[in-house]
Amino acid sequence: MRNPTESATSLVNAARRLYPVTDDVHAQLDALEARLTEPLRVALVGSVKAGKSTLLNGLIGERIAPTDARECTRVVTRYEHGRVPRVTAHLPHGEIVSIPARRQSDRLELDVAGLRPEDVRQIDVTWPAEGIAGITLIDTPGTASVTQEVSRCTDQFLLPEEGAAGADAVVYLLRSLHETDVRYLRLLKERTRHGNAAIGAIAVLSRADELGSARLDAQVAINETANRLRNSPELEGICETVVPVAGLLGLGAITMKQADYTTFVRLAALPAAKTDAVLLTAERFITARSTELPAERERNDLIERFGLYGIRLALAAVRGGIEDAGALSAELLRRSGLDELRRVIDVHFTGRQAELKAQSVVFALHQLLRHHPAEGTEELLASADQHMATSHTYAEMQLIGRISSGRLDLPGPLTEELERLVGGSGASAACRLNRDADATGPELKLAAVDHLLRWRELRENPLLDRSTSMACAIAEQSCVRLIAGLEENAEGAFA
Ligand SMILES: Nc1nc2c(ncn2[C@@H]2O[C@H](COP(=O)(O)OP(=O)(O)O)[C@@H](O)[C@H]2O)c(=O)[nH]1
Ligand SMILES: [Mg+2]
Repeated sequence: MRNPTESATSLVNAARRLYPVTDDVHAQLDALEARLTEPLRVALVGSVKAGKSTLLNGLIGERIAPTDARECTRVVTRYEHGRVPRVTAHLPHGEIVSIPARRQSDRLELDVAGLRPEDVRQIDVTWPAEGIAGITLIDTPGTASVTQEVSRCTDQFLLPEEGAAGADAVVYLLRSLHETDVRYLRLLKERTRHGNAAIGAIAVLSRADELGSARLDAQVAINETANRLRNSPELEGICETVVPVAGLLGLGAITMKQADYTTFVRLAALPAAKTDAVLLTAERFITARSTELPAERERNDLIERFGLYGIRLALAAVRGGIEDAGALSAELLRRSGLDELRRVIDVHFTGRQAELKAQSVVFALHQLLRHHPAEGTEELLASADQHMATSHTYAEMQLIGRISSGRLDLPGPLTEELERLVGGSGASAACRLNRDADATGPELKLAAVDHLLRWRELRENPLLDRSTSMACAIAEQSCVRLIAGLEENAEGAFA
């Protein structure tokens, strides 16, 4: 069993041998190979106003992506890590132009004057933010857009007729389960699927703070909705898991300043009956006439940055004894679900990035071979198919999603073991087998065999329901692959 990067590289090399050296195809093949060593590309997708740009800023940790329907929110924009800030626009005929970028207070303003959004194919932003070190995030204009033109940008980017898909994995934002969301996720899965493999896809229940009417106990409603989505038959098989996130609150928490904390303390010192009354709606909070409240502009700013729910949570936290800005920021961040989303992205995407990138490359290679038939392309297409069909990670990721929604009928300790074994705590062999990072190959192999026997025995229990028995089969397969990988490493050591 070869690792996915090596296997994709050898397919690209085999393709090189099919075309004369002067053929244009070689430039495309070079680009495909290069992609295997570039950072993983994750796109944020969903309908307009789903909260994509706000969430992207939350993940980056700064307000860089423009939010609301301003002009450049209509163009696919890629945010990648780099020491020197730089913004470039890709024009339709392959031309690339630099765009001046200015920092305005705490946000980035792109000066796209002179360029019409319909003339820009893509914008690339290089920015020195920690949140994108090692992962490239892509903001998209919206799937079920009011204008067909705008959704077409996203479609062409993610599901191009030719060339590599723009992203290796997708975070799909939805606010409730809408038919258009299901249709899009299904399309994504069908178009990119070969064998068992597909683009990585997790769903975010976005703007979660708006679900429970911004009441302090909203978390209950949020969790209920997220669980309902995780268990919904419509999403089965088309996304790996569902995470509720209040992106605005998360971003507000990360960018919170001492002055915000002081304002919250001032508000919290007022009688609760009074703040409850003005905090009934955002409108009322902003327009209430009272000398005890901060200036109207300041209140408007708080609503824009934390939302009604965020302000209520902050007041409750301060009244409950939180004593400094750092602690308040941490509490709001926890409540936002943003950290949990980061963890899920780590496990589902970053942890298996080699595989996801290889899948993108092999998928693009598939299209390229079909568009440029030559002697030998048929055989190579068959090997590419075989490569994709051997992918087991997607099954593992779906299982992790099922475990987190409590859909397996296994005792707690076994569920924990299963989650770890299929990569839920990290992709390394030691992590999967719950051994120290410095465990030796033979130790790991013994542990893997031990696990294999246990999960095989469990699967053979005739009383198991179908879904649990399938879970055991996936665990078994994970053990088989672990053992094969460990044996291959051992051979490598003697080679
Ligand atoms: N209450 C609340 N509002 C949000 C949240 N995320 C985004 N918004 C607001 O929803 C609007 C659209 O957000 P934006 O990020 O531009 O959505 P996009 O079109 O999907 O990129 C903006 O006014 C945001 O302030 C959230 O988590 N909670
Ligand atoms: Mg946007």
